[in-house]
Amino acid sequence: MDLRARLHDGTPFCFSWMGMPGSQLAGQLARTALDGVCLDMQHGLIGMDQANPMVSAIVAASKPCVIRVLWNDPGLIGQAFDMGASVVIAPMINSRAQAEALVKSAKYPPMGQRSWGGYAMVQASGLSAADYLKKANNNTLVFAMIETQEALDLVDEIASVPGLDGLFVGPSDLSIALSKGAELNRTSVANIAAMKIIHAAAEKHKLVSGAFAGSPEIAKEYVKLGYTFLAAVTDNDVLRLGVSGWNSGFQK
Ligand code: 3PY
Ligand code: MG
Repeated sequence: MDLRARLHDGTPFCFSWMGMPGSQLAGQLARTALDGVCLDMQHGLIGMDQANPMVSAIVAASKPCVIRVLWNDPGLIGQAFDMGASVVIAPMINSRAQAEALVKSAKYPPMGQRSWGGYAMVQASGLSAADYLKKANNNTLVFAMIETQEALDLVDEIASVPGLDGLFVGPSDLSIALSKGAELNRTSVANIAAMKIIHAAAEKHKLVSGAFAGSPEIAKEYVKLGYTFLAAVTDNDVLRLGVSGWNSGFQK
């Protein structure tokens, strides 16, 4: 699959969001109708040793693996792509300089300074090492998270950074920031207004608009705003809601 073309075709790309370790779980989620699986290595409980077999399980199911890294750090970003992730999302990008650093970590020269090494990514791509190098800057995508007032104020500058592929809204942090700590509401009036501005900046610079939705209902709301790259369900909710309403008749 040409993931870049798929993400620019204008139709929603909905993926699951995992915070729990487990390659069986990752493989199961990769084999659903959803378009991909994201490992959350910022707030999730997935360590590097646990992520590696999860990425393999997702790739084995022929689905793209997305990783939200712990921070905008060259080592973490390189490691995520080297494991075989096709998309990296970096949290809390608050300035043009931070977005430039993100691209530098994610792309090989001449676009950036990603360091070569490992072979899991070559294996996952099904290409030779030489072809992987030729195609990597096109085949791997990097998203900057917009989730603060600062980032919102500078969103046009951030979106204009060459080599950046998309913006990804963190609506929880954004709502906390916009309400000055008063509320956690992914669909607050202020959030929706901010998300319209963020989408417009992405569109202007031909970037993909993404967001953490966390539920199919919220994903549908964001699709109406023009967002197409959406974390639509979480592993936690799949478990929690999967048994909600279940009653064997033996319970009090
Ligand atoms: C946010 O909503 O702030 C995120 O980072 C997504 O979990
Ligand atoms: Mg966040």
